[in-house]
Amino acid sequence: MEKAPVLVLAPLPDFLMNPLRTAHLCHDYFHAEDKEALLNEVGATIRGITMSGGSVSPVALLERLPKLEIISVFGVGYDGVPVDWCREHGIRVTNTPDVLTEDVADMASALVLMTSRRLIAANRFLHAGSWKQGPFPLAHALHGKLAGIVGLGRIGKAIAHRLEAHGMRIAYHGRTRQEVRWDYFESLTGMARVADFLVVACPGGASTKHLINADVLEALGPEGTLVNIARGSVVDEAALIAALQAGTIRGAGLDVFENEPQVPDALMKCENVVLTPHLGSATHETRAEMARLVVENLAAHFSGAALLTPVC
Ligand code: NAP
Ligand code: 8YV
Repeated sequence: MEKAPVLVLAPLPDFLMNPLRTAHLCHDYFHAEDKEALLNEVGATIRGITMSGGSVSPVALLERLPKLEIISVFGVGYDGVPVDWCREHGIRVTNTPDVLTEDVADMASALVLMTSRRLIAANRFLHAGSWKQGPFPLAHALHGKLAGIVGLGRIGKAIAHRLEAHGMRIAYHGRTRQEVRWDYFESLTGMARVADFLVVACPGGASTKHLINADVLEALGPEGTLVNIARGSVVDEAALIAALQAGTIRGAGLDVFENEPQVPDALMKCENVVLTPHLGSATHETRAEMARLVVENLAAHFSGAALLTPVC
C-alpha cells in the first residue's frame, strides 16, 4: 500500500518518528530551512499532520494542504489547532487524553510543594555552604490551606486528589458546576480571594487567554501562590512578573510560559519562583503512551477504522 504523506510540524522524539516513518511518508516542516519550498513541493500531496500540544497549525498553513484529512496531536491540549475550521472542512483531529493525566498532576503537586517549602532556594542554600552560618528560614505548611483549581477536568481532578492527600482543602472554578464534593466558585476572582494556592489546569486558546490577569493576582494576594501547568497563554505573564516583583503574591510555580521556549529574564531573576521547562508529561512511560496514540490514530484513520481519541 502507498504510504500517506504526513507533514511534521514539531520536533518529535525518535520513538514517535520511527514508527511514523515506517507507516507514512514524513516531511519535516519544523526543521525545513525553506518551508515555502517544501510546501510548494509536497503541500498538495499532504494527507496528515503531526504536531505537539504546544505547537500551532494556522489556517494559512492548512489552506496550503488541499488533501489534508487528519491532524494527530502529540498532547492532550489542542489549542494550537483551529478546530472549528477543521470541523467545517471535514478534517479530523485527535489528541492524547488520559494517558498523561497522572504525570501532569504529579508535576502540579510537586510545584505546590516546591513553592510552599522553598525547596529550590533551600537546595541552593545548602550547596552554597550557607547552612554552616545558620538555618534556612522557615517556610509555609500545606495542610489546612485552600487550593483553588482553575479547570477541574481530568488533570484538575487528579491534582485535587493529590493535594487533598497533603491535607489541603479544595475548591474549583470552571464554566460549569460539577457533581463533586469540592466547593464551586462561579467567580474566579472570588475563589482567588480565599485561595492560598491557585492551580491552573484549564485548556489554552482564545477563550482562556489571560484569564489569570492583574485583578485575579491582586485577589490572590501576598499570601497566595500561583501554579500553572496548563498553558502560558492563560496567565498574563507581564502582570505576574509585576506581582512577583512587588510581592503582591507570595510566589509562583510554572511549567508553561507565554512564549516557549523563551522565558523572560525578569521572571528568571525572581527569587520566589520555581520554573520547569514544560515537563508535565515528560516521562518515558507517558510519552511512549502518547506516541502510541498518535501512531494508532493515524493508522486507524488511513485504514478506515474508528479513531481512538478523536477531538472532532
Ligand atoms: P479537560 O479534561 O478537558 O479539562 C479541562 C477543564 O478546564 C474542564 O474541567 C473545563 O471545565 C475547564 N475549562 C474550560 N474552559 C474553561 C474556562 N474558560 N475557565 C475555567 N475552566 C475552564 O483537559 P485535561 O486533560 O485536564 O487537560 C487540561 C489542559 O492541561 C490541557 O488542555 C493542556 O493545555 C494542559 N496540559 C499541560 C501539560 C504540561 O505538560 N504542562 C500536559 C498536559 C496537558 P468547564 O467546561 O466546566 O469550564
Ligand atoms: C506535551 C502538553 O509537553 O499534552 C499537552 O497538552 O502540553 C504536553 O503533554 C506536549 O504536547 C509534547 O510536546
